[in-house]
Amino acid sequence: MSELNFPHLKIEFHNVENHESAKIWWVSLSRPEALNALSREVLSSLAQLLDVAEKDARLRVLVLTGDGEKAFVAGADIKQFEAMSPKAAEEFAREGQALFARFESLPRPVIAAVNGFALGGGLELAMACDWIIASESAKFALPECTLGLIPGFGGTVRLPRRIGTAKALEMAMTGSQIKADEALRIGLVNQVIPAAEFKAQVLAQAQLLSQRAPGALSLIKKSIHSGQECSLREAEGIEASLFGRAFESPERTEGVRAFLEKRKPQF
Ligand code: CO8
Repeated sequence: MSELNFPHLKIEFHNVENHESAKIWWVSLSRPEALNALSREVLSSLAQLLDVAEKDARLRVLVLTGDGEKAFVAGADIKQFEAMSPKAAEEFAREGQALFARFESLPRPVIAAVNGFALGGGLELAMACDWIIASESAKFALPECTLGLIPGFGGTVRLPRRIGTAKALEMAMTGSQIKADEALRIGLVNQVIPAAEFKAQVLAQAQLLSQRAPGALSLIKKSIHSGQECSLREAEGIEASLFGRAFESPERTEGVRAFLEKRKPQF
């Protein structure tokens, strides 16, 4: 798997415990000169990464993080805004949104391991992931209003769904940074980990997810995301139909049999 090589991405593959071929992908966005800001080239590399990830049955968990100590991602690349027309900006926003939606619909868990600044497009990328695990040094903001802009990669859409309208309006309209403990308190992140233990603990979390039935995790993602886009009754209908799909899977046979035989399931 060492053949995966995309500009501005550093990719490590970690073996999954008790599983011969399954892998955790640890992907670091790397543009140290710009605090890992999302240039067009970075977005193109992420798209190519997803092209492979979407087809690779060995992938169990994808972790996205920022290279270096200082930033996860400091936003979209502001330097590339200078020469952008309003039409091109709208198209860029649509492209970014479509790309981030692919992380949301990837049939595998995606963890954003936020190890520093997650600003603007960086926070928007993190929110398109299933889990956000923050290091104690993480800082979050939607600072677009300080640039005369608004979030364009899904920030005004996903933030209120995660933390509620009041806090989302506050973050987007002040542009102020919040620290990891505050992000945990308002439900923006799942967990906060001391910097020294960050990678080990994120990997431990990824190992745990890798032991769960991958098909079931994929259906859970689908049920939760689809359910938020429709009425309660419709959402229940989607859940019931996906429950039926889970029931016909070999994973269900193995999971139930393992319980009855008092052993760990092998998915
Ligand atoms: N884009 C481009 N370069 C950046 C960015 C960025 N977002 N952030 C930092 N850099 C560069 C700096 O310009 C600097 O480069 P240089 O040394 O060449 O001047 C280098 O990274 C280091 O940065 P600083 O010297 O500023 O480091 P500090 O520690 O002093 O400050 C901060 C760190 C607070 C993170 C500061 O760099 C900052 O405020 N960055 C900008 C954060 C921001 O506003 N992000 C939001 C961008 S807008 C956005 O994300 C919109 C998304 C939707 C787009 C829709 C499509 C159009």
